[in-house]
Amino acid sequence: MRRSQANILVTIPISHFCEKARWALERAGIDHVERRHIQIVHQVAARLAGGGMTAPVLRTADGVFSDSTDILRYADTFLPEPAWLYPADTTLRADVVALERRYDAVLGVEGRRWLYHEVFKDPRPFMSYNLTGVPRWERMVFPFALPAATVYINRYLDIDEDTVSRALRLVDEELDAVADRLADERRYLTGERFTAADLAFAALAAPLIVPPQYGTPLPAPDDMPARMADRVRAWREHPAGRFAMRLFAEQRRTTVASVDRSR
Ligand SMILES: N[C@@H](CCC(=O)N[C@@H](CS)C(=O)NCC(=O)O)C(=O)O
Repeated sequence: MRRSQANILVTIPISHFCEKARWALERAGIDHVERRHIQIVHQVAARLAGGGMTAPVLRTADGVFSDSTDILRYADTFLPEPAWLYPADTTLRADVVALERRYDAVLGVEGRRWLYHEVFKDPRPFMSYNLTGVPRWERMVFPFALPAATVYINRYLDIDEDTVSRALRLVDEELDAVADRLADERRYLTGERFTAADLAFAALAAPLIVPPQYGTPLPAPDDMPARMADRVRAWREHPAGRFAMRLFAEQRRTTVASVDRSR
């Protein structure tokens, strides 16, 4: 990996949008320091890094990238075309861009709604996972701040029984649509090549399938309350869930040979 202390990635460690960025940076061999924060504190950290209110934010010598998609595009500039997440072919690229946008807007948002709703019922089994790698003062403050943070996050992300049952329906529709796409036995969502669509789909499906290769430890289904574990096991068995698990197993730790950008 290239050594460059200039690259700072601000994250909420368990966030799937942050996982999406982390995966792309690691795949492209872009060395970076990850600055992990708990929810709400991340808004301050993101602003201080030059971004907006959301994580991830990547600060580099080339500029600040405050959206996961922009981080994937930046990662591509370090790679030769055959490995680009956004292929040069314009038709293929348009398909990839549309799919990624859809997973960001639907799967990423709705899966997170379900996850927070479940976790807030009893946060204790999840607390340590949320705190991996965050500063010590944030770990100490978190248990006391959690009740107020729960109210804030429920409002901010519009989480209640109605929005969550709708979220579950939308998530299942997305998974079925992916299964339909894969029905012709193609290896990846747009054909025979791994792209941003695959990376985004797998990363944003992570709250549903909790893959062991995720960039920060997550609980195994056996360590979750039964109601959550049952859903996770069912999603893992869905053809789209199996596909996301396969992408994590095959692609998550792969670093692609990069180009020399100094020339
Ligand atoms: N479009 C953004 C979405 C990022 C996003 O929603 N990040 C979440 C973490 S999963 C976040 O920061 N949520 C808290 C907030 O919006 O304050 C991206 O792709 O980077």
